[in-house]
Amino acid sequence: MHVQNQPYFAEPLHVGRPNIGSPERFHALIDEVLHRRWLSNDGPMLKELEARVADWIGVKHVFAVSNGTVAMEIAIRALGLTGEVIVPSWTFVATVHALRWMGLTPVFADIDPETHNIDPRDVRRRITSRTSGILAVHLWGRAAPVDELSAISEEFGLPVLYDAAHSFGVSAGGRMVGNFGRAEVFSFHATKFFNTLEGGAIVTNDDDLAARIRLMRNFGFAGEDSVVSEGINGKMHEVSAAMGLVNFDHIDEIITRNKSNRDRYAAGVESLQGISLLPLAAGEKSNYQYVVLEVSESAPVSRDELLKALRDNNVLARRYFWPSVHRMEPYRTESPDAGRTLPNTEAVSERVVVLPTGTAVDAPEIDAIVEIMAQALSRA
Ligand code: T4K
Repeated sequence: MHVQNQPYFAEPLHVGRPNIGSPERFHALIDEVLHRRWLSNDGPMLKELEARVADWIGVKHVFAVSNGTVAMEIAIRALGLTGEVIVPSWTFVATVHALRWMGLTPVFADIDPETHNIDPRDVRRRITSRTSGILAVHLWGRAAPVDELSAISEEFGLPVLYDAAHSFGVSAGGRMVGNFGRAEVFSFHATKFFNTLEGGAIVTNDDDLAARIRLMRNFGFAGEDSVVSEGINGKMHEVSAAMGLVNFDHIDEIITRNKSNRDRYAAGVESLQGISLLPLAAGEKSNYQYVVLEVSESAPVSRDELLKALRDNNVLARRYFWPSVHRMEPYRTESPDAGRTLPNTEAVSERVVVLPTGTAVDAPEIDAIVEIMAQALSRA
């Protein structure tokens, strides 16, 4: 029973609470790994995971790696990107940091406020003689405008790399994400709907690129004593791969649960003035991983007031991705006026709240979260 003046929830409700398929099965697989004494470096669990991912999204090459950021860094290097790369500022900082870490100059493009994805018209405006590629993000589990970006890619000869960290299991035009651009990278971080504890993958249908990625993930080794390229340690170990296999067995259940959570939130917020859920792409597959709420100017409370009401009740909703990357260091100091040419990014970043979902959140909790928001609105 809720005691007045106490948070509604005694324990915090987090965004990004991990989904864990079956702890018992995971323990059994860890035992297998330990008994086999094969802990990393192309082990059997990793191979099985890569095969399942390839089969699930219908892509030719899958390289499971230690995390999504390293996945991007390897893909950036394997694509040979140099100079400037066009990227949205409305994303998790890792997207942009990966470019910068590889010595490249991120050039921010604005987004479409209806989808939160990169705006291809603005991408065109940002192309210069120094541009070597486009790093687009399928944000929130909604595919970026792949057809328009593909047209730009062909017209200007620029490779497109997709940060698909949010979009494992998502489709665009009926095709699974993982099959667009020259390569795509996934994150399988603990907070993603499908996790390998930490982890990620680079996927591509390009054989030559795949050969370079394979080498680069493992220090450039082509054989026991033969190093034929530069490389890094990007390998996923067997315990992470085991977690992936366990979660794969439950992936449909997790998506179904995410969908029913989202549907419940959608029905609940329908009557709340000025508050809505970011729409999904009609007719496409989604993982329903993020419940993205937008608080418009017509709402009786501001985004931050709503967030405070939630947090006062132990609902640890997030302002992802506030502040936008161009307002974070080192980008802010380097280009203090970048926001002037990113009006949609600036506006969207002021109105978003991401709500808890996943298998750790149930229907009565969602009803209570909606009620907390309704009360915050009615008090205003
Ligand atoms: N591109 C995009 C578009 C991304 O969103 C990400 C990662 C990447 C690239 C890079 O992929 P990775 O290199 O990470 O594989 C979290 C995640 O650490 C990050 O992976 C994710 N995006 C981002 C959206 O969220 P933070 O800084 O918000 O993490 P933190 O520690 O605040 O945790 C988030 C929430 O999850 C908290 O409420 C606590 C909860 N949580 C977290 C963990 C790790 C749990 O309940 N249990 C846990 O085990 O970045």
